[in-house]
Parts: sequence; structure tokens; C-alpha cells
Amino acid sequence: MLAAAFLSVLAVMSWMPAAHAEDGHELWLRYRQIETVQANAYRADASQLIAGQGTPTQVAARDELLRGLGGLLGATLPASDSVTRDGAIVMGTAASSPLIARLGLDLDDVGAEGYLIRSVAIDGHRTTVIAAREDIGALYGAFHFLRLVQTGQSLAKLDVRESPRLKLRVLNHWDNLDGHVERGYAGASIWDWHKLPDYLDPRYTEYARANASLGINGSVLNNVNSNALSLTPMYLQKAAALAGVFRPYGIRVFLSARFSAPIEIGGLKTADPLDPEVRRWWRAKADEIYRIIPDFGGLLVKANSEGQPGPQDYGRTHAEGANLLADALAPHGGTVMWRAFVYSDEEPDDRAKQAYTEFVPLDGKFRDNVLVQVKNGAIDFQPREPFHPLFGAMPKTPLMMEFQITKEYLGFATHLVYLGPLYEETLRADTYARGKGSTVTKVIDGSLDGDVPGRSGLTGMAGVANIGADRNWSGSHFDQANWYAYGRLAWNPDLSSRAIAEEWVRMTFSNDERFVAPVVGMMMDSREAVVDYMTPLGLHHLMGRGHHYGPMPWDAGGPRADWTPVYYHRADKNGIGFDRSATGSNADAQYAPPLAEQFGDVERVPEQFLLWFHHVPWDHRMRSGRPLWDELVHRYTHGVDEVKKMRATWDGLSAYVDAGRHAQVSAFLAIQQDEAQWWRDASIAYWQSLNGLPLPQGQAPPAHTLGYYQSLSFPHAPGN
Ligand code: BDP
Repeated sequence: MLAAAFLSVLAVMSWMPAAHAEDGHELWLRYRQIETVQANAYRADASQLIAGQGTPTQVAARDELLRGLGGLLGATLPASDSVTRDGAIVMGTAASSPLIARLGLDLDDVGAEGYLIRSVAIDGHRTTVIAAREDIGALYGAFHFLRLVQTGQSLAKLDVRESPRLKLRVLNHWDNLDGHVERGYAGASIWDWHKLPDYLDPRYTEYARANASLGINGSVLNNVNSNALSLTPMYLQKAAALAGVFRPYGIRVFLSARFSAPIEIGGLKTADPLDPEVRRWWRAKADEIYRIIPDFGGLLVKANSEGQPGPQDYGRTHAEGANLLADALAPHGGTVMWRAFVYSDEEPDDRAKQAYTEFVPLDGKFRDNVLVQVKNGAIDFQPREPFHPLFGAMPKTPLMMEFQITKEYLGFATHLVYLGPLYEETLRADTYARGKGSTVTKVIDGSLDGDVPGRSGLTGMAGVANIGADRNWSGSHFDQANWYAYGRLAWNPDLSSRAIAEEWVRMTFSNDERFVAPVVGMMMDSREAVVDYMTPLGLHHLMGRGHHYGPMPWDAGGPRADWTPVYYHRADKNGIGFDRSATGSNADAQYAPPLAEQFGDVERVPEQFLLWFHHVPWDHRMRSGRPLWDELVHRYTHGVDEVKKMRATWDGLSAYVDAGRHAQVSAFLAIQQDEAQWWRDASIAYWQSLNGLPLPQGQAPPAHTLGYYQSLSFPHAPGN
């Protein structure tokens, strides 16, 4: 009842003119003053703050509440030592707060990072406690409490109990030491390596706050295509300076390690993981790292993939490579995140099969402090892929999910594509590894195979960051939602992407229902739209070579076949699609039997994966009754139409958004519409050049000739 009353009051809450122009820099932590009536109601539940400031994390939590409530409610919250009035907030741990110790709350099972938020009475006064076992839990609780206010929820009768489902919740920065961000569309790297460690840009603290607000607890600072220099003393000092800024916010620093570092910076002749000198070198390196960064998280490694060095260079396995580093880090409690994104030059087979082929035989051979980090799909962060067949196939090995937040294959920074539904689709996918209900989430949170003897309890999720030096951090306002959604799902993979979108919209823009509902609707439809205008019905990897900008389905050149679109679509006069069934590469057999059968059967495969798993004639009958060709054209057009709809929706919402952000989103949607049309038209023109088929009735022909689309070139597209 009460909650409903609050929500209806909120319906009239509207955007308040900001003290300074909004440029997105404050992300979802804007803390702009809410409407007076509403603020008054909240003030009754936020009348004083009792919180320790004995540690940097306690200070961070207290400052955040003061800043947040001060901004949102437009009043300074008096701090005191005891509860003297209704509406007090008491925050801390049993160790930091005598009041919390006295309450005897049941904190046993919230874990080191969890918290409770509860409405209680203290000394006869209505009080909210934010209680945790460790300081970091209280900080997370503070952000949760603020989120309740930011999203207009009631503060009465609170009974929240939260703890993260995954242990490592990590951002992977693909940032080079020269400031370039690989696949970055938000400007240069935020790490100013040159001025570190002496100059600490205030952005580092803002970054840490934003991540802590989501529960992200790790940051891999440098690119997986790494430079061994990152492990030299000079760069370790720089990383240590960042670790110092992040520490109060519960974020540990990790580094990407180049496997051949013993040669490049150690002067050894080999990097063979079984060589005693190499082993000694890594042990000494780990000791050195931990002397400089005592709470260092560990190493991320891309090995024997796309030209990176690795154990296979010496005839050793991925497990032998990972264990080398794991043994060096183990005495210090460090973790190795060993990537499964591998495909070799020599292997002529289907690239989608290679990670499984190489890693499944290694199940059970990795040390306890190794996580194998697996991309969500078997190819490469495409607009839609079936979940990676490794999930569920390595019961003795903890697998860590790797999602891409930066939109390398989904329109860079200008396309509005909310990735929550993509993440959710993968996490909820059923692997059938141990019968029905064996979801990918259960694989990565360890619950599916927790009973496997000797299995380590490590769990984690990684997101390839979309953060750069742009004022708005992510290259566009809506791309902030992807950072946000990633973080929230890493904390709790069962959250719904729609609920996350709604939270984010309320915090980032407005609580006005007339704004929230249409914008959440746009976001939720946006992922399906991009699938339709770029790669409908299971098509994949059709983008421009190298930079990955725009459509290039005709591209057949370059150094390797499996980097070309023609390798993936296999279209000709008669049909289109990659046959991964038993008559083709048989990749579908890497899935558990019920799924393998479904994917392998052209009549039963979900249509969204039809051309991923099957090569079919252009007149293949679709469930809509249309022939495939007509359906394909229909999907392309539908994708473009969805973007037009998003534009119209956004145009109608200018009353609820500040002019600056509204204008930028509008301009980007216009770019997205043009580029969606380009994807549609170029793709259709190319397919027609192969199949010679007429367009279905009512479908507009491409605006230009195929030759025109083929003549376009973008040598300076960003992120390459
Ligand atoms: C691909 C990117 C490339 C990355 C690679 C990876 O195009 O820049 O280095 O993934 O994940 O998608 O290692």
C-alpha cells in the first residue's frame, strides 16, 4: 500500500533544472534534488546519520550517503553519535558501530561483501540500519539505500538482505599503455600512465565510486593483447597508485600478463612453462608485484590466440600455461583468469568449435586458483550468438563469463543498443549439462557443479569495459546503461534486464512515469532491432574488416579465411548459412544431447539461430510461412523500422530531459537510423547479387548499388 502511495507521488516527480548543465559525467549517481513534496517525505526517513569514519571505506560510505541524500533531499543530514530522533540512519559493522553490535543482527550468512538494510527501532526511534560484516558491505549497502531514494521507493519497513552471487566481478580494460583503447569508442584510456603514479586524476575516484555502486570489485587495467612492460617495476608503481585509489571502494587491481614476458622483460631465452628458470622468474615476479601491491588480484591471460604467445609455442597445454602463473600467485592468494578465446591458425576446422576442442580435455587439470574465462558465445561478441558450448562442458573447472560491454559489433557508441537482454538471454540459457534447468548462470555461480569433488569455489564474471576519457565515460548516454547492467548482473545474475533498465533510467534521467515507460520500452526492444538490421536469423560476423564498422558481407580477402564474412555466411546462388549440423562441421554436437538434437535439426532449431547452424536454400519455408529470402528482407526492414520508432519516441520526450543530453541522444539516433538503413541496404544488395531474387512485395530497393557500398572505406574508424 505504502509503496504504491509512494509510487503515485513519484508519478508527478519531474526533472528539476540542474544547477549546472548535465553532460552525463555523473552517470547514475547524479543525486539531483527531487521534488519538494517527495523530498519532504523522504526527509522523515533520513533525519540524521550515525556512521563511523575510522577507515577509508567507512569514510567513503559516509561521504556517499551525505552527498547522495544531501543532493537528493536538498538538505544536509546532521551526523551524530546516537539516535535522537525518528528517521535516523545507522550504518556500519558490529566492529565499527556499538549500536549495530547491540542490535545483534543476523549477519552470519551475508558474507564479507553482503549487507542488510532494515527498519528497526532504536531507543524508541524509527531507524534504518545499514549493517554488514565488513566495511565494504556497508558501502554497498549505502549505495543500495541511495538507489531506493533515487528510484522513488518507500523507505518504510525495509528488510533487504543482499550478497553477491559471484566472487569476482571484474571489468576488463582493453587499454594500451599509449592511451589507445582497443575497441574503445569513448575516447582515450582513462589511465594516464604517463602522469601516474604522481598525479592521481580525480576521475580515478569517480570511477571507483561508480563501480562500487554496482558491486564491481576488480579492474584489469590493461589490454589482453598485452605489453610485457606492464609488469616492469615502473608500471607496477603506477598500477599500485591506482590500487591505492580503488582500495577503499573494494576494488582490486589485476593485470593482463603477456606469456612471453620472461623473455621480453626477464632476459630469458624461453617462456616454456615447464622450464625451471621460467617458473622461478614468475615466482619472483609475483613476489615483486605483491610487495608493491599487497592486495593485487591476479593475472588475466590471452594466450595462443590471434597471434599472442602462449604455452602451445612450447608444445604445452593451456593448463600447463595457466598453472605456471597460478603457482606463482598462489602463495599470495592471487587468481589467474585464463581466457578460452582461442583459435589457431593451423586448424582448418570451424572456428566456433576450437575453444571447446582445446579446453574440454583439460577439465580438472587447472589449479584451484584458475578461472577459465569464456566469452558468452563461441565466435566473438556478435549481436546474437547461442551460448558458448563450454558452459556446462567443464564441470571440474570454474568458468568465468566474459561479456563485452563496449559495442564493437553492435554499432559502436552511436547506436542505442541496451545489452541487458543479451546478457540475460545468455545467463538464462539452458545448457542441459545436468538435465533441464542447468542454466549458464548455474554453471558460472558454481551451483550446478558445486558437488564435483575437489572443484574450487571460485566464481566470476568479466565485462570488457566501454569506459574512456569522454566526459560521459561511455561514448554515449545510453551506453552507460550497459556498464550499469553488467555490474548489476555480475552481482546478481538472476536480475531481470528490464528491472535493471528501469532502475537505470530513473537514476540517470527521470522518475517521471511518462518518461520511464517509453524509454525502458525503447531499450528493451533495441537489442532485437540491431540483430535484425545487422545479422538476422543467425547470420554473424558480417562487419567491416579490421575496424568492424559497417556491413561488408562480400569481404573475402585478408590473411585468414575465418576473419572473413564469406566464411561465416557461405551464401551463393542456392542458399545461405553455416552448416554446423552433422552434415557440416558438427559443432552442434558440442552441446548437451537434447540441445544438440534441437540445434542440429533444421525443422526444430530456433529460427533466431537458423543460419548459425544450417545452410538452407533461399526458399526454405519459415514458420511465418514466408520463404527465407522474404523473411530475411522483412527482418532487415523491421530492424530499421524499430530505429525509426525509437527516434520518434525519443523526440516526444524532450520535456523530461535536459536539452544537452536530449540533443545528443537525438543526433545519435539519427546516425543509428542511417547506419541501420546502410546495413539493410548493403546486405540486401549483396544477397541479391548472389541469389538474383526479386524483393518481396512492398519492400523498398536498396538506396544505392552494391558497387557503391563496396566502394566505401573507413581507414580511420575508431577502436581499431
Ligand atoms: C575481438 C576483438 C579484438 C580482441 C579479441 C579478444 O576484435 O580486438 O583482441 O576479440 O577478445 O573481438 O581477444
